[in-house]
Amino acid sequence: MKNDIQEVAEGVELTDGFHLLMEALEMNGITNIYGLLGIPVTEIGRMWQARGNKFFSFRNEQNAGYAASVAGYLTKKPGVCVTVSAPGFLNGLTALANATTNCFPMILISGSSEREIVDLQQGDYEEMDQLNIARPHCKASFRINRTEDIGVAVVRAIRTALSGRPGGVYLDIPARLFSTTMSAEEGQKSLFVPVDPAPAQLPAPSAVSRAVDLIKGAKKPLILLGKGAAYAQCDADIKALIEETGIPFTPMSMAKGLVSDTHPQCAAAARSMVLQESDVVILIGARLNWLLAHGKGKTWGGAKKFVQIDIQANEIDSNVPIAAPLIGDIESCVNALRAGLKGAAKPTEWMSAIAERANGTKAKLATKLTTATPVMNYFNSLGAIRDVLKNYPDITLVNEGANTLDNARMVIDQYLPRKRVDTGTWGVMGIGMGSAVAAAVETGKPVVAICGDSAFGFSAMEYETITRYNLPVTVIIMNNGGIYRGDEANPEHQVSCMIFNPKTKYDQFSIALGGEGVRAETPEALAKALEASLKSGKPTIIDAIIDPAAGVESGRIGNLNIVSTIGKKK
Ligand code: OXT
Ligand code: ADP
Ligand code: MG
Repeated sequence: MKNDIQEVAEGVELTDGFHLLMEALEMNGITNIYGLLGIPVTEIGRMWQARGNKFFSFRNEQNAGYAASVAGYLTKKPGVCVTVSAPGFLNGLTALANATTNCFPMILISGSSEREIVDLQQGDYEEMDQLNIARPHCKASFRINRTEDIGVAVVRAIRTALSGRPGGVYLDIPARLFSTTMSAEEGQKSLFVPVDPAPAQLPAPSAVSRAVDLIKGAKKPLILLGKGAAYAQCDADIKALIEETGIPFTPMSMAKGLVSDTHPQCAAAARSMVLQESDVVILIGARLNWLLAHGKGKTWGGAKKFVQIDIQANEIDSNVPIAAPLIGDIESCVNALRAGLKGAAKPTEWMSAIAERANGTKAKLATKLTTATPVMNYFNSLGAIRDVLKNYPDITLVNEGANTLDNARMVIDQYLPRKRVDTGTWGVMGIGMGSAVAAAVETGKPVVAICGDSAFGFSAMEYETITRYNLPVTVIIMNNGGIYRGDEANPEHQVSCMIFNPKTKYDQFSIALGGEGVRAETPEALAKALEASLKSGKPTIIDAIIDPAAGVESGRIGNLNIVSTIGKKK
């Protein structure tokens, strides 16, 4: 173990792994850590706080990890999550994998047990080969074995998380390293800040001309904004591209608000029409994955050509041929397109046809939003929420569930960039409370989380984290008593696998955990409770009582649901 412990002359000032790790993170601008402590990382939390930084301590590492990943998405700096070994690490790994899938920069740091015992499988405390288990689930998995390598490891983790397509990085730290000492002066010298960790990547001029020619020749062009475009933080450039060219745009879920949903060129309310009828689609930071029906089939109608802006070269042609790939960072690519498209004719006829369709859809929806029902449904409840939130454009909206997710995405307008966090690429339930914590912490502004009752259950105990840190978070639980619906009949002598205890009172749950709680049975009561909660800034749960029969199986993705037709009672 000679290489673990540096020999230092007597009287020389010492530092150790704990201190070097903290100094490396601080030097690189990290101020908030999300995590859950215990052997061997407990000291990290205490020391981090004692140094004047913030440590947000969770009840389950998965939620801490989701918080870190959302912090990364919102700030364009890697979010950091710290966990204990084996089980804590595995809980955090779900979030690291989700971060990587969603292209959010995140660093998961876990303590691990001693190599010599793990490698011989001799049964150490929480023994697990974490380094290798993490590897397929993130961009890179590194272990630090020597204190003098902490600086370089942190920098490699940051550069890996941020550069190219952002994603997750795992840093494995064997327990003993934390207390291993070395000369403080040498240690200090080993720390540094990376130069330009997410460098601009300019698109090739020939690729720009190809894309410009294609767009100029289009009769019905469409810009499709993805969460990569929101992440890129070049909001003004994207808005300028849209306004200068007059091309209609439609946002993917988390790109809502990058350019306001109320912008006259927003085609979201004519989504199916523009996907089908457009002839050239300019994808900006959006993958042609399942959320876009892989770029083919009924959703996309007839022949279509794609321009795709992405930093990841092998994303191109992943599903359908891309006529004009633009490989580079979004800011550079968008500005190159702006220059090339200066003075090009605007597709005014196409835009007015879209506006006409969108206005029709909006009018139909408006009726649904104001139609009273004996028990609230998704539309009149969300309509009430929407009217309140119009006056709070800078809150972050966190949204999870199935019907709750799909209807809220449709009904609630977003006005500003990066103000919507949801279940993302995997459609994962459980991001709710972790995301709410991160959004409140990183933006310093109030958060409203609209969660299905099933979705909320995945991270419910973090509501105590929210009350403990006294964060301005309002959680609206769309309580329909089940997954998708709450009216499924129980099989004989059993409880249905899709429903919850109808006696559940989420408002009382909030009060039990030190927050405010309100039960809302009408749209008026819901609006009043939300307004009061936003004014008070106090953690609140609003238990919104929704008709158990109001939802549909799997929300708007029922087409993906697999059912057996064999042996079903007629
Ligand atoms: O143009 P058309 O006519 O098509 O109309 C579109 C727009 O034009 C229109 N629109 C508008 N109209 C008027 N005005 C305005 N402003 C406007 N804007 C738009 O609206 C429609 C729809 O527009 P949208 O949404 O843009 O388009 P569309 O076609 O729906 O988009 C397609 C998609 C695929 C992009 C979109 O649907 C999408 O993003 N979907 C994401 C779906 C998703 O990820 N769902 C979550 C997973 S479901 C399931 O797996 C669940 N589980 C299993 C599970 C999971 N997920 N995770 C884990 C860890 N374990 C298990 C579980 C357990 S969901 C779930 C819990 C569910 O129960 P809950 O109690 O939580 O929730 P409830 O269902 O509420 O009970
Ligand atoms: P959505 O789910 O909203 O459709 P995706 O997560 O599928 O969005 O796509 C995001 C895409 O954005 C990824 O392919 C990623 O490589 C890309 N991306 C992220 N940041 C940048 C950036 N700064 N420049 C270029 N591409 C980026
Ligand atoms: Mg439900």
